Amino acid sequence: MNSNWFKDAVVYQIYPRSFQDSNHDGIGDLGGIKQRIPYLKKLGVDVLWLNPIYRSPDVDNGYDISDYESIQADFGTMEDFDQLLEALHKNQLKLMMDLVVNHTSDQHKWFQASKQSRDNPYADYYIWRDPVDGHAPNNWGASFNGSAWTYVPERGQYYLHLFAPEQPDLNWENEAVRQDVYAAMRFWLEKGIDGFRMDVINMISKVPGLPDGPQAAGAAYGDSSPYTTNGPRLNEFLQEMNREVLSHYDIMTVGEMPGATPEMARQYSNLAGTELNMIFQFEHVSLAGNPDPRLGKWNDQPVSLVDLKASLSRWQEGLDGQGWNSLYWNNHDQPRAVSRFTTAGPQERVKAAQMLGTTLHLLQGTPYVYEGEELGMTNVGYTSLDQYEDIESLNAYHEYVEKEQLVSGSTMLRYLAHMSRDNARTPMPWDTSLNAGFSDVEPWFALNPNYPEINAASQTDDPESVFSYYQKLIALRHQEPAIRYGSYQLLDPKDDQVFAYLREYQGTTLLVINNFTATTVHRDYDQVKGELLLANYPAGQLTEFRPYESRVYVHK
Ligand code: TEU
Ligand code: CA
Repeated sequence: MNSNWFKDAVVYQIYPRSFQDSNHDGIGDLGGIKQRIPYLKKLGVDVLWLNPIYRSPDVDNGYDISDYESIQADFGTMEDFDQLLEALHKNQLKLMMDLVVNHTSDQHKWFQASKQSRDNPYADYYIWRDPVDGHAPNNWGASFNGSAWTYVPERGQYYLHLFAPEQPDLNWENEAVRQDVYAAMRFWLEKGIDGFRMDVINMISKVPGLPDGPQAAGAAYGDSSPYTTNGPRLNEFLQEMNREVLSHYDIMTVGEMPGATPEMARQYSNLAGTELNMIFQFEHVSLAGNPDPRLGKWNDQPVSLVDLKASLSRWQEGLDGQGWNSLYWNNHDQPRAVSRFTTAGPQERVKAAQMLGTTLHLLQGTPYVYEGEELGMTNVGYTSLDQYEDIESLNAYHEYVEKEQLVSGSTMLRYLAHMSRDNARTPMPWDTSLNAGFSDVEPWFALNPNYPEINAASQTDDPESVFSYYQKLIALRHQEPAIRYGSYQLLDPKDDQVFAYLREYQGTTLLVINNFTATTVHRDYDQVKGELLLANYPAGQLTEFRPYESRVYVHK
């Protein structure tokens, strides 16, 4: 049974290792999350999504799981987990776990057995292929650089890993794999969790034959994505997972789906509930790529507002009445939104963060707030390679600067500073005490040095703060059905300064106006009637919009 509570919820994403340390080891943990429940209740969110907390060698910070039915020791014990879940439920908070089943860690017992021989019970749990002319079976590159194939002498074969070599892809064509995954899901659902975020779940069906992918001139490897995303059996697998597991629980599901289109998402998030509730799509966070296709996401370009408006509108219109959107600017894989979608300096940062929050939270879909986004956190401003810890950042530098020599070190450092996932993984700034109150010992990863200016303690009681504004956005969503269920209409698609749109629901009209620039602009919205519902400035001139000004008018 699946009710539609996911349509009324606001989700808060916690990166556990960076949220709150409670046992003096510099690493965030489950006890720390429990300590911060009052903060989360004050913000007003409904659901917590925790990045993976299962046992892992941490090659990819937990996205390489070695035991699905365990808790990573750094985060605590299973008892700590049970106590956290109980405390959350007692406080009317729901818990969504991160399900990573496109791949496991190479330390998982399944892979340790699978690699031994071609005839053990786990031999076909992964994707093994014979060498071709003594080389890898095809030209695919891995997301974290290098080949997507690694040779294992014991088997005389290569195995596929779309990410790190320590993240072998599971073979979903094998029914036994799917049944073991469903068993692991039931382990957590029987404990009472309230849903799953599913890591790169649209990669679990690969095109048979694993054909060579398109290879940019001069690129070391081909692109696997045409053959490894949105594959031929994906809907079948999702429907089987739904029939066998998901539909037996009152839960919320969101599938991370790089490369999915609105048309595909109408099926993935269909209202009949036969697959998932919603997906994370990547269109709006992939708008500014590098002119050199070999460098993919790495760039330091601003995002065009006209492109951003067109992209978000495609998804609002594409799913209205036929599916359901997730809404996000940030997560643990994306740089901080204020630094990525605006050019706001320290003086305009608060307004810019409030404007971005308005733009996103007044759309149709389930909003996700990533830890620190509600404080208006910014990128760090990294300047040297030794400041980075993320495998994706470090591998990209070594591959593109040193190995393939596609770009200079200084240019790549600029790209990393703008786009790296490390920007999102600095410890949560709670206050101005030692280590921002995150830990009383040296944190596992350096804090953003601007924590004296940007921290929770300085905002939770300040009515003008980003935190207080996010409180209002979240409260409004709970109060106003037009925000949750209303239709969407973009105004002035070509306007490259203001993102304005309408929402309509049962006679209520919302007019949402967001000035994306650091300048004052003049606009005359003749639709403006009814009262001001929300604004990030005191009342001003009706047709004058100050830097990063947002206004929401309601007409019933
Ligand atoms: O991310 C999938 C994914 O597509 C990312 O690699 C994304 O493309 C990239 O980070 C953009 O910068 C998921 C997890 O969210 C990510 O943290 C993991 O590293 C990855 O899968 C492998 O599990
Ligand atoms: Ca700790």
